[in-house]
This record gives sequence, C-alpha cells and structure tokens, in this order.
Amino acid sequence: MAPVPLPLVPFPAHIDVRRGPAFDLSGAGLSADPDAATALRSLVAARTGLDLPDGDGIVLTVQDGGPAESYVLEAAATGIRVTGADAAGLHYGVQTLGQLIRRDGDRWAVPPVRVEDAPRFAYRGVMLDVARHFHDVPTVRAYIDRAASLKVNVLHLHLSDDQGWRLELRSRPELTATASATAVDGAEGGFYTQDDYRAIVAYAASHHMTVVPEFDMPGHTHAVSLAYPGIAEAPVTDVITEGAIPVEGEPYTGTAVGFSSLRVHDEATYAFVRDVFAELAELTPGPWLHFGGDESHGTTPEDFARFVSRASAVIADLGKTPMAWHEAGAATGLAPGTVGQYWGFVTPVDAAPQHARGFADRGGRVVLSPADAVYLDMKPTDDAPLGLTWANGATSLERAYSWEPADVVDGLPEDAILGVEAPLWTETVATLADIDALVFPRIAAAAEIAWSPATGAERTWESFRTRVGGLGPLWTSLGVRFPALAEVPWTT
Ligand code: TNX
Repeated sequence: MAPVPLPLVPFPAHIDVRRGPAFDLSGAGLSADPDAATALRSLVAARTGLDLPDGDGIVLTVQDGGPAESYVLEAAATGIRVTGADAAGLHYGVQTLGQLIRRDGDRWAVPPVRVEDAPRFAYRGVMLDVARHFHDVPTVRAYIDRAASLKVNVLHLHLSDDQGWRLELRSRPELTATASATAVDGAEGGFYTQDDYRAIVAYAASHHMTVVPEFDMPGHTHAVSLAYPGIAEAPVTDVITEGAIPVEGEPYTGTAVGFSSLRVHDEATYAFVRDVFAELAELTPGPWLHFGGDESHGTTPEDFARFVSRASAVIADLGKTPMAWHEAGAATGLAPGTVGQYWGFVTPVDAAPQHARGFADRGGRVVLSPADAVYLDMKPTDDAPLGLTWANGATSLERAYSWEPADVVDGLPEDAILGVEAPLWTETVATLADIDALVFPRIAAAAEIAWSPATGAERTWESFRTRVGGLGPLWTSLGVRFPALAEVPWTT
C-alpha cells in the first residue's frame, strides 16, 4: 500500500519527506515579519490552542530571489524556517505549515520535510455573487479567509445583476437608493458603502488577494432599469425558459436570466458605463474590471458586439484591463488585452471555445471556469439541499478535480491561460453556512488545479481525496462547516 500522503492541498511543486523526529510545537518560539507572525499565531491557536511566544524555533522571513509567490519551508526537530520570495510567498508557506501541524501522541508536531513551492497559474480565483443574495462584509471576510488558506489570490465580486445593485456610487446614487433593497425569493437585499468596499479590498490585500469587481452588462441589468429607466430596454420575456417573469419597473426576485438589456444605441448608456466604471476604477487598486457580458439573450449579436466594443474601450481608457465572460469574445471590436472568462463545459458543446479564443486573438488571456467542474453553486450530490444542476447534473468532488486547464479550449496555448476561477452564484445561497455547504470541499480541487503542477505522483484523485480527508480537523478548527461527502475518507 502507498504511504498516506501528507494532508497538503494544493499539493506543493516539490516536497521531500525526511526521516527523523518531528518538531515539537509546544514550547516553540517565533521570530517573524509581523504580518506573517499574526497569520501563523492565529492558525496555530485555532488548530492547537497553543500561543507562540516571541523566541527561537520558528523563523519566517522574506528574501528576494525565487519566483513570485514562491516559498521554501524546512522543518526539522531543531527548528522550522519558512522563506518567502515575497510577502505572498511567505503567506503561502505559513498556510502549508498550518496544514502540516498534527497530533503526535500528547503533543502537537510538524513532521520533518523540505518544501519548495510556487504556483502554476498567476490567477487563482473564487467568485462570490452578492447580487442574487447579498452577503455582508463579515461573510465576505470569512470567504476570503477560507480561500486564502488554499493559496487562492483573486476574489471576484459579482456586484450587480437583475436582482440588485450592491455598490454605492456617488455618481449614480439611484442605483443603491432604488435597486438594492431586495434579493432572490424575497430575501433582504443590501449594498456595500464605499467604505465597506474599501474594507473588503484591504482585507483581501492583507490576505494577498486581489479583488476583481464586476458590474454585469448589457444583460443582467433589470436593477439598473429601476434606478435609471431611461437607459434600459423593456424586459424580453420570450427568452425565459425557467424562473419568474419580470415586470418592468418592479424589483425582480426570481432567478430567470437573459431578459434584460441596457439600450445599446443610446449615448446616455455609455455615459452611465463611464460613470460607474470610472468610480469603480478609483476604488479598486487591482488591474482588472469585469463588465460581465454573459447571457444577453434579448440582444442581437450586432448590438451585443457594439456594446462590448464600447464598454471594453471605456475600461481600457481608465487604465484598467477589461475582463468579461466568454460571450464577449465574439465581438471583433473588443479592446485588445481584454481577459476572457470561459464558463462552458470541460468538454465544450457549443461556441464557447471559439469565443474564448477571441480574447487570445486580441492579445488577451483567458481564465477558465468550466461550469461542470468548478461552478461551486452546483449540487455536490443529487440529494444536496442547496445548489443547481444545470451544468451536467450534480458535480462530485471527483469531477471537480478531474480536469486539466490546458485541455479545455482547443487551440488555446498554455501561456494564453491566465488561470482558474471557481464561481459561487448565489440563487440558493443566503448565509455563510450555505457557502460552506457548497464551497467545501470542492474549492480545494479548484485551488489545486490552479496552483499545483499538472502532473506528479500525488496529482491523482486517490491522493487528493485522502489529503482532503486529512484537512478535516484543520477546517473544523477554523470554523468551516464542510459537508462530510462520502467520496472523502475524513480523518476525525
Ligand atoms: C449562469 S455563468 C450565469 C449566472 C447564473 C449561473 C448559475 C454566467 C456567466 N451566468 O447568471 O447565476 O449560471 O449557475
């Protein structure tokens, strides 16, 4: 029988498991950069109850040299040293160290290892839809904690949809004044003040995560139509195959998609686009602004292409990199360098790959979010209480793990792949407990695919499920209410 792998997810690029005694955590001291010290102290306290005093034993430092976000971790009975090539790398080394802590008789210990680690992809994201159900700042913080612990470095916030507009803008006050109070199925809405948003961005940054904000358009804009009716088309209801029919002028609390659109031939629309993205650019330190572009079923292809050209140019003119769902790749006037987000299937069934290649053809790169593998809002099992099933039915952990980014879009070279993102749409997700129930453990699969080398002795489903099972006690100690999927041999 193969030895049980250490419970490391994502699995490191290189690891050398050594023989010999383990490092004893009780009585150990810590010498570290302040941010890394805080991160390790709270991780150790949560997992073991131990308090790490200043002193000898564990040394955490940043030392320039290696690739971005990389680190080296050496653990022996005599001491532990984690060296990051940058602050992010050190932070990831600390997460790996947290996963290595284990019970050893009546003490807490770290096994002797040497890890040399760096990410495969620069963009390792998760998304949270705060439009279908609003999620408050503490919930977003908790989501950031969870994602950052798995070396995820992007938080994509889906800030607007038919059901609500969730960010206060000084230039367009009616958006939150009239279009933020409601959510799906009569749930309470809400919005972020600019200070709330800044607080989220800062909290993400302190966890080495970049926020990618999205205002979805030209479709998914029924909420905009409540605030600024002059720039919106009437709902096109004959495209609705499922979900409640929207009523012009009334908040939408159903879950249908594709029926709304901004007026594409009206300059007032582009004044709106400029206002909202200019203000968003000011509030957002990261390089990407996402303008949506998905499921504009009521808009002709010509009109859609016209809108995409204009909106992407607005964002590029602001000095930001536009980002959009893959449909926008059909528009020949797309701003050069726009990043595309592929949400077709692992084995594509439609024009999605062609659209994704459209971004690369214009010098942009692609983030892969294949819906039947990484859509965290899909049910994990047929009988799961929460979640959707449109992406090939329930998505098992095994299916979430068993795909290779370079094999999804034919003709897209690996250097045109910016990374991987796992979105959580929230039609069925109202609370942090709901988030945990759908996100875990599948977020671990997305994180490993985004971080770890494509191949390796431990890059197998059998190893992965064992390692995920070994993380159960850590997740429990961090307050994550993950579902105990039968696919995983959970350690108790
Ligand atoms: C499709 S994926 C959507 C969303 C829904 C999601 C539910 C994408 C770009 N659009 O509007 O919330 O499915 O899974």
